[in-house]
Amino acid sequence: MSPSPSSAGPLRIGIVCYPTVGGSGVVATEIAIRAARAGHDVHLLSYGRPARLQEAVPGLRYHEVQVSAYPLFRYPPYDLALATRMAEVHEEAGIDVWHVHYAIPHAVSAWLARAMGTPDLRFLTTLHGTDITVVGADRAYARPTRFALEESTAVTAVSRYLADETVIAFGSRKPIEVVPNFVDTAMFKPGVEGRYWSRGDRERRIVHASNFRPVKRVGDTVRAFALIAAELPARLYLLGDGPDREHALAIAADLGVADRVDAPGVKNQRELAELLADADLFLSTSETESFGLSMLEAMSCGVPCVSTRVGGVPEVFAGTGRLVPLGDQPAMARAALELLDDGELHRAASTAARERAVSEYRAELIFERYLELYRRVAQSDRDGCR
Ligand code: GMT
Repeated sequence: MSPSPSSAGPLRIGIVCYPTVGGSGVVATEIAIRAARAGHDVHLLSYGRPARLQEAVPGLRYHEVQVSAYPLFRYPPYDLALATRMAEVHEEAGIDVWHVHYAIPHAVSAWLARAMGTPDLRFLTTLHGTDITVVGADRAYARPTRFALEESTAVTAVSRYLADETVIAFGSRKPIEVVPNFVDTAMFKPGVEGRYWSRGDRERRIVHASNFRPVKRVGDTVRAFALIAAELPARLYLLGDGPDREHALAIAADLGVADRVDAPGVKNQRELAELLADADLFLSTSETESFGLSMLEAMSCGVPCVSTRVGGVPEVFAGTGRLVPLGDQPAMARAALELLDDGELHRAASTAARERAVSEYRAELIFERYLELYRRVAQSDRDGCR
């Protein structure tokens, strides 16, 4: 068993996440990098190198979880391979606290790692969104998800909305602390070119950034854009990649706006920040969004957002962005046109968005909250924070 960590000394932290461009992997990797830079010993586990972990960071070790593919397995059991690796890293490194991002299957694997012979393993589960609202609600996964939440040493959710949904969906009595997502406000900052009302070209730059999963309804984004582009000179930048990207481009072609839609690949966070920095508007048409990390990144760049009124988006905006009903593209276009046709209104919305990102969601602030929680978890009873 590892010695109890002091209240101020370095911690040995294990982090588990999905490696893809999705927000939960971004948040997990950013925490890992910041913790390593602050002098903690960090071990990051995933099945692939996370998109945001591009360079070596002293103090941060990446462990790739290998899954053996036997012909018998139609579905290789990643959750077992992950549990095994967690138990190994726990023993080798003497981890004080595990932080698993996205409940399925990570929280179940953490419980299994503990049950397989490392009884001092303490883990914090962070709920991100569809692990509760979509996948977790699936009958096939609901029971193990509820079980793993109860077995977690502590649970956090990225918004009040998601914490409340978890109680409704699982009837869980486990306390759920809200620790919101965060943004690097020094990287995601307003650009030098200025907005449409001060630039020479006057063409409105509209962005959408996501993992292009069906839940994002990117087709609706393109349809709303076509209505906007019928009124004002405008260009849509589709940032990111995923299953519905080609579908969105096909809709743009059908609507006759293909020449006004760009879909540049985004290699890394810095490139994304540069593309957002001088944008005029962010559109989000998601059918559910527990938080909306890419909107927070846009807000941090001073980009006003128009989103469907879903999930945790209203609490993140707190009046700084515009909300429209799900699936109502004319309403989205009207809200966008108001901001894109009135420089004074746009300037005020841009300032409010940036101010909210800096005052409530700057990375330094939220990272400290996680660290404080890590110390509480590390010093707590295995089954729950005191
Ligand atoms: O839950 C998902 O759809 C995937 C997940 C992810 O890995 O990006 O997205 C969720 O977590 C993000 C980070 O906390 C949030 O910003 C997203 O709003 C949330 N997505 C949904 O709720 C659809």
